[in-house]
Amino acid sequence: MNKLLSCGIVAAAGLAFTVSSACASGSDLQAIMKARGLTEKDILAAAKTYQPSGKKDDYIVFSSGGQSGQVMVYGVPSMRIYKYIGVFTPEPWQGYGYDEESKAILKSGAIRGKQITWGDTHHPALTEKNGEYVGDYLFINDKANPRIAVINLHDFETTQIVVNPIMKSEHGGSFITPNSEYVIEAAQYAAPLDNGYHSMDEYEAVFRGAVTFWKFDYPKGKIDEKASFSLELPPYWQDLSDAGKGESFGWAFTNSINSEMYTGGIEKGLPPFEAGASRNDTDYLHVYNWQILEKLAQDKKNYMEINGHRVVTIDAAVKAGALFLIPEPKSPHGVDVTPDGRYIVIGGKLDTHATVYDFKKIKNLIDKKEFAGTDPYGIPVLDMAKSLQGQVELGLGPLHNSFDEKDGIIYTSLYVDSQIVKWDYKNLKVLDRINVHYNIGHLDTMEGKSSKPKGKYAIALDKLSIDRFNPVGPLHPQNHQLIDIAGAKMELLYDMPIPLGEPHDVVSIAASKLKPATTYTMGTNSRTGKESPFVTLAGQERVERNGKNVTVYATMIRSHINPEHIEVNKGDNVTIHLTNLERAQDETHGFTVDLYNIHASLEPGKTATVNFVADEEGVFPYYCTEFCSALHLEMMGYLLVKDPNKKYESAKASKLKTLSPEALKAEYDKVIATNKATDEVIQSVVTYLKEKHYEKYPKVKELVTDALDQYGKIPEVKAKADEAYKKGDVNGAILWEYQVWQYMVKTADVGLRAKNNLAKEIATPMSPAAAKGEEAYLKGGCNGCHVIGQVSSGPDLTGVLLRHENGEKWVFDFIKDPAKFYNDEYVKSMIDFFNLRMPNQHMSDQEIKDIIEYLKWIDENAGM
Ligand code: CUK
Ligand code: CUA
Repeated sequence: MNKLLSCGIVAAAGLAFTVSSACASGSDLQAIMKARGLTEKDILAAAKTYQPSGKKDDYIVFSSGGQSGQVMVYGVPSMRIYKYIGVFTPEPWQGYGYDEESKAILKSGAIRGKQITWGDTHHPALTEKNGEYVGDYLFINDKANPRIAVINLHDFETTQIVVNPIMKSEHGGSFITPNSEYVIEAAQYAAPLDNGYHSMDEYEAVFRGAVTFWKFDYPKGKIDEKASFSLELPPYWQDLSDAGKGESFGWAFTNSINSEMYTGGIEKGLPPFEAGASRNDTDYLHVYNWQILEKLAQDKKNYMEINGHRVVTIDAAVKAGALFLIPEPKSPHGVDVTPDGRYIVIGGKLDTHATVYDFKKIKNLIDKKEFAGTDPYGIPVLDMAKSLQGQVELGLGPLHNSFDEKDGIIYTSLYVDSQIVKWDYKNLKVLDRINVHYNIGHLDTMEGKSSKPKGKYAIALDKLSIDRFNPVGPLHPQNHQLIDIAGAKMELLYDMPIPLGEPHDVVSIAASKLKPATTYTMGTNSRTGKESPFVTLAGQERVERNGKNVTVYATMIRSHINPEHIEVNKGDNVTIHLTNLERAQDETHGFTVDLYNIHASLEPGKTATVNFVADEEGVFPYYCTEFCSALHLEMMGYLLVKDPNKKYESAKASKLKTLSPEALKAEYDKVIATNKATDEVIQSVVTYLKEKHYEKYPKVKELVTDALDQYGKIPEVKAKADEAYKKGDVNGAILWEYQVWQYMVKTADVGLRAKNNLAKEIATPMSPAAAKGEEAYLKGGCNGCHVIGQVSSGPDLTGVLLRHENGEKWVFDFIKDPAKFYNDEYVKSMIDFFNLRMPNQHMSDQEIKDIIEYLKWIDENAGM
């Protein structure tokens, strides 16, 4: 790559290098590329994915965590992982499964009384409006133990788990109807819908498939189990599903993979499932109408009640014209409805084709009651050929689909060929293909399964990584590959090892559609979203005893837990309600007690509860588990568990020498002086804040309230110090004065943050010219050498216009042609000092004028 090109690429990509530095040291980039064996293409890929510090991602991806039972959150294009959300599996960092509020959620996922602490998550889905994604709630299914979880994207916490009352395994969940009316969950392996024993001989008579419609109560953010119902289906193994939209609104589609109803028996010498279940050339695509079914579910004569749940019968559905079958190439995999709802695309898996059904044709056949026959359960079967738009040969193992922003463009994963194929489902033409590494399952384009796909990037969810990463033992990470799909040819950008389960599927959403909270309203139970009845404010800390039940109401704020001693008897049932009193974002405290297997994460404003039976005698430190301040290690206390049946010797007196009265007095004077000096800093900040009317800026006001809150605690503590001193208890006075200092430090900490924010808020608004100037300044890469307000690899530009006589003209001429000034005394001294020359950035006259306006603005606001 030549030098000019490298400068151009680097500048366009906004890498940390600037044009000036890259050009001045272009050989460095060349050298790095050479040393690391990087091609020009690699550098381009890096430029498309690299996020400089502080820069945020355009898309947020929610990935199933597979067997980890969690959900993973990462960003595109950076592929940086942001969070693992505990869903079906305990997640210690978030206290999920270790505090009482979250244990209640996990407990609601118990099946037939059995607590299940893992899950096999497959398909995440977002709430939708008109088929477009809305960043309010996320749903995910558990294939192993048929369950659906709701995650509130207000705080990215799991708030509900519902257990499927009739299925014994599932796969086709979660799929959302276009206005989030229902969360659809389709079964996988057919089984009796009741919980009893049935022999395999009863397969056709008693084993059943099903699809469940979970009613989503949007205002409550909860699945309404009572309002939910299911549809009985034949014991064909139902599989992936998708809800219709647009033209096909009201309908939904589910694949199947064992319409042979083969029952296996390899151990008896029978052919295995894999042979018997793929015997026929075709399986069935289930086509059903949830709008008709929800009406049927209102009338007792249409449904059976199983485990307290309404199951609309096959017969009732058939009679009402709500259920049909269409043959599909055998053992298919994904089924995806196109953004406009017109077509349904099915990945062949064992067939090299993708099959495109035309809903218009399907609807036409249904309306005319033109059926090719019925299946053994009496369900009308439509003619496959008459339902088709067509088929396209894609390659080996087509699985899943995702759509492009451009009409008619679809991307399909090929598992066996390890490829993504880009093709046109309207004109049935293959357009491009790209190799992935290796054995791709799902793929996702940005918002790719919504009614308004954004395209731009595709993510390949590769099952095998084989040789792509440094080996970490026989269990390999999976590989999520980011692919640029904006151009005619797909281009591979990035490989991300996935260290968490087998993430079958992801769903992506524009980051701007997510509006998560940064703190909680004081006293929130995050799992209910409501105020906790156990919220404890400052001054309300207490320990209540009721027989063997000890209830502690505790608070946490930098940097103490109140109370600091909890004394109980062996065998007591101890409940500790904790409230984090912080209001500043990212000031999380954690809580644990040695030995008792509990942990809570208390984000600002949260109230959470831990509970344990103190069945071991002893002394157990408890502490804050988040490094929350310089005095985080001091944020602790002791749980003292006494055996009520034992007699303890009286306390042993300390034999350590104490300080002399003179030394004590000296220490006292020192702490008084420190406090006075600290208070002066606080007063100067407070004066600044008041002068500048901080109360007009909500964000700043929040911080000031927080700071004054801390400051307000000082008089009480100071009074204690003075009283101790008066009584001659100098040691006590010193300790209280230290506490005064603690409050001052916290006040100063938050106060200074408020001051910085305020300074930013009240900076005079930039004129359009100055704003353009800033843009030119940044585009030109001037910030590579000049940092405003600071000497960096070039001089600070604050006041530059005042440094020279006729400053504006001087700066203009200098930017225009720096070389002319290289022998100027002042410039020469600068060149010597920084060991760098100001390069000619070839700015236009207008750009230079704008930059001068920008520099003026900098000077006006220099005092901030
Ligand atoms: S399934 Cu795993 S690759 Cu569960 Cu969506 Cu296709
Ligand atoms: Cu609070 Cu560490």
